[in-house]
Amino acid sequence: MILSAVSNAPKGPAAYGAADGVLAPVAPQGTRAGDDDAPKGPGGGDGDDQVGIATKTRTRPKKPSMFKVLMLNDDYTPMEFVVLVLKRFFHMDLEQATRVMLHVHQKGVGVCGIFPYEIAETKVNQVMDFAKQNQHPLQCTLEKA
Ligand code: TYC
Repeated sequence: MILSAVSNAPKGPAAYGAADGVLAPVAPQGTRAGDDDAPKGPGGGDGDDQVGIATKTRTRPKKPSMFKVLMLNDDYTPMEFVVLVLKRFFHMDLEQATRVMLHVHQKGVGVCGIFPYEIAETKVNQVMDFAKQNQHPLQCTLEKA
């Protein structure tokens, strides 16, 4: 699935999955910790009948999901401009950039690189902004790797 850079791209940490790194506290059945509105047991006390709160913390942080940055072909953006983009934002040399540009030109789509979500999103925005500034219709999107 291709996620549009403009409208459908996953936003922020949700892309990593919920509760990344730390698992949410598990409340004992029926009674939430520190819940003053919870019904009181016999005697009305707010006392020692609390069951402990189980928490689990990861020792190793989860590695972030990776996203492909895809470049799309169009009929108007000059080949030289695409090569410049690949050199400037993806640190390719002339030969590599030319190869990727020709691949996109011939096949319609190509991978510029694979990055953690926030870096991939930044690259897409940089490419789209740069293309717009130069009045080219070049499109760049994200796809989960
Ligand atoms: N198809 C374009 C042309 O013929 C070149 C091009 C290549 C445009 C790659 C976009 O992502 C692209 N001028």
